[in-house]
Amino acid sequence: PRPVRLSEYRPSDFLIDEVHLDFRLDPNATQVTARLRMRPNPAGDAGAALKLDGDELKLVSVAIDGAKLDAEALDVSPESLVIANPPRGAFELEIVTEIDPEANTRLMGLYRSNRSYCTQCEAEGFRRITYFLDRPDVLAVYTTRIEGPADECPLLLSNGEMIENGPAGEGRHYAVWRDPWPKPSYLFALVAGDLGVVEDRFVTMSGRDVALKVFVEHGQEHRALHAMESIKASMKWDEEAFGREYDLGVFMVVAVSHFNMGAMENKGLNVFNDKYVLASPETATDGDYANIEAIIAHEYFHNWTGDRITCRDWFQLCLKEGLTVFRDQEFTSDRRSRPVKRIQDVRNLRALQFAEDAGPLAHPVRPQIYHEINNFYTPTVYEKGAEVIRMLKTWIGEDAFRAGMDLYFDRHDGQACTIEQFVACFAETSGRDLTQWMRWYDQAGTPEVTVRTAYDADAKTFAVETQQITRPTPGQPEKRPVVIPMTLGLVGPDGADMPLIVGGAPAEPVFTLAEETTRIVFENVAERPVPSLFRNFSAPVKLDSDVSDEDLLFLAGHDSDPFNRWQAVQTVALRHLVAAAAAVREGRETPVDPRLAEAVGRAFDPEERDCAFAAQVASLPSEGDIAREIAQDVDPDAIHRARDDLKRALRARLADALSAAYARLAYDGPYSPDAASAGHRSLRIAALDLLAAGGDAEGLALAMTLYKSAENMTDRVMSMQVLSLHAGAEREEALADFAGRYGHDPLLMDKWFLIQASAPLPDAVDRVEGLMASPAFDMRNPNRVRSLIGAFGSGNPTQFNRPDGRGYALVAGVAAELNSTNPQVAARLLGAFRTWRALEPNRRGRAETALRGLAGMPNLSPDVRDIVRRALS
Ligand code: B3K
Ligand code: ZN
Repeated sequence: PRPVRLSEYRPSDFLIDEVHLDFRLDPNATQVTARLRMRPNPAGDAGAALKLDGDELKLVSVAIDGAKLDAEALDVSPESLVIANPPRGAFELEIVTEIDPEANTRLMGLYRSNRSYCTQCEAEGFRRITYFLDRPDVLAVYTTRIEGPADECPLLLSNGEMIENGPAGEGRHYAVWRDPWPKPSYLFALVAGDLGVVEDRFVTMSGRDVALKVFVEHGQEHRALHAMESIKASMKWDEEAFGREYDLGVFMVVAVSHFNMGAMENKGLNVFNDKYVLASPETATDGDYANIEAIIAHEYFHNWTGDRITCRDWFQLCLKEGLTVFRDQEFTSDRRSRPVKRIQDVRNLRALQFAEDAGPLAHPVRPQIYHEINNFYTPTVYEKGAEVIRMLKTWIGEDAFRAGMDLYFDRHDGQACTIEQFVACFAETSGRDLTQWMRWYDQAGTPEVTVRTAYDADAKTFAVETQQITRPTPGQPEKRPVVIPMTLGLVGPDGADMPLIVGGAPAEPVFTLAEETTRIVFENVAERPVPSLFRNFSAPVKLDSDVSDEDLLFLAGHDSDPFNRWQAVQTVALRHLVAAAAAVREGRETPVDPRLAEAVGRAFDPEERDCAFAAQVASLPSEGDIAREIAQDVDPDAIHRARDDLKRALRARLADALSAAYARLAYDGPYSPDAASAGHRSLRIAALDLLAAGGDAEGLALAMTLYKSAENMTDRVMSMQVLSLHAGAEREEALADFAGRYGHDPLLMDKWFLIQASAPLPDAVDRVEGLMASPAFDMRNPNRVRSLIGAFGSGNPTQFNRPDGRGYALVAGVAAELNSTNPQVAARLLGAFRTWRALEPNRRGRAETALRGLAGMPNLSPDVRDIVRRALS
């Protein structure tokens, strides 16, 4: 199949102003009648044929302005419907199709989950419901009539507001929904079934009353309260932070068990993976509570950034996704700890996006070509897309940024836009030329910035020299410099920020690195400063600086920027771990700098007030972080060993402080998932994790006690996780107990799957294979697959990368199995291979064999074929 290119974008030859849909629900033969008010697009080709998209569709009939078309007038296949000579003016096209929701295992279009009907249309699922101009720049007003059995589907939902309902005979009933806001087909949704509901209301800033409803399976209503609170908080925040008000009389969220991703922002009717709705103190961890809040917010914020203003084409995906991730990050920062949120986001960015950028799947925030759009819902489009917006705000300043957002909403409401149109708003409000800025959207790869500094005691100057390079990525051999905002501070010997004087005048702390090299000379610098570079991670770059470990550890204790206090410890630890991993391979040992242990130990100091922040300081760089730093000839076992050795050394040095902290941080009282309580728990678990380093018997005993006495799911899961890292009786006892307690709850069993799949023990492959055969596992449910196979592939570096290749074979085998039933999930699993080229030769060879095996399979889905082809290119 031909790739799609941004350069080949053309406006649609036809427009659809109104859509009337009529669904007659039936598990295996749902009839869909679509009546479309169409007209030629003045911006399109006059006289062009009308070509509608389809996907596995069965056509029943077609009529234009009431007259049935015969077969000769049509060119029809399951994938398209072409009408050679449509009317030249406005006309009504009526199409009847028949679909089989029960057989829809791909979970795109209309499908069934636990007896309910639901839809997923982004990106190209609507064409699995009816033939359509299934592209985001065709905006129409939708009216949807749903008819179904009253007993099995008391609930009939779609976008907008319900305008009519009633009986339809023979035990059936119907409802009609109308959404007044023009939207593209990917935002269409339908849900029908028998669900419980939690209801509330919200009064908007202009005083309009909005009914709020969260639908979940009967008996789960008590687990929907946190989601409901999160909706209200999101609505309020978007009014305060961006002046955005909700625009319908009802806002609905539905939780379903079978869902290919997290959630979907359909207008007025968000459909969610139940994992990101359901929470109660007995069943959810602190992390679950935080995720639900963030994802509810994300989907709600799409109402303006995505729904009211949408994307012209799928290349512009980051227009809505990068921006909406930025908005949900800001929401969380305002509600919880801003520095801790920043640290978590940067950890995540590095783990996922930097890894993507460094391997064969690298692509720009706005790709220029794709074979399968589903494979571009990536950390690059989402998370790097958000970083580019955050960086823009840092660079042009808060006021110009907010004014640019206001202008964007004002100017483009109701439109399908491009990144150029978005960026133009900020060029206008800031008065800056943003031509070079566009490289952030079009150039793939993580820029690497080298910083060299020099203090001249006689001249009292401090020079900072920078150099930026971006390495070649697939399809982009040549790179050009990007505009990098570097927020910088000079920290004096007393720990205070020194004034920044450049060219005889006070300077702002945000410096622009737009050329390959730059040189900034600070004047009147009375004493040698320690530079604090890229404060708050002001740009998504990889930094290599000449700041010594000693100076970094000084920053760790003194920097006014909390992000860099955390980063300083990470950098020192990472330098050690890279050296230690090399030493392991040579059979040498690398002593741990006592000052590093001391810096980590400060996290457990009784004086430390911010537990969540301290917990971040105490968690070492991940094995993935170390592998990325090493970059080539990677040996995952050596990395694991080096990290484990460091944990043991920290345990040995800090044992007393750790035990004291673990005891001091004990607590009782009712569970609350708020950020402070969660931070407290995370610091206590960080102490426990170090106490159990190397399988220390006392540490394991503490973990076992916590597991047994846990009064909330966070302590229970986290203690089980600590136990699971160390082979032995405790581990097996906890795992068996957990399965006994929660075997009936699929979302809790997902945690149990995930912990076993990610344990770095030699039996992991056997265990995962055994668990795949267990009754709690279900290959048709994406949550189960991700918890077991996904976690193994992406969260278990030593066992996925076993030198004998069994880890690769396992993941490739499951992807092959899912290739025909759910290609999207299959392709996602293969993301585990995105770093294969960086491995040492033996593993690299075995990973390649697994990928080549897949490539040679007959009937590869476009999703899997695309990933395999790019991974091998
Ligand atoms: N927009 C959806 C993602 C759709 C993915 C389609 N393969 C959820 C989100 O980002 O909010
Ligand atoms: Zn989104």
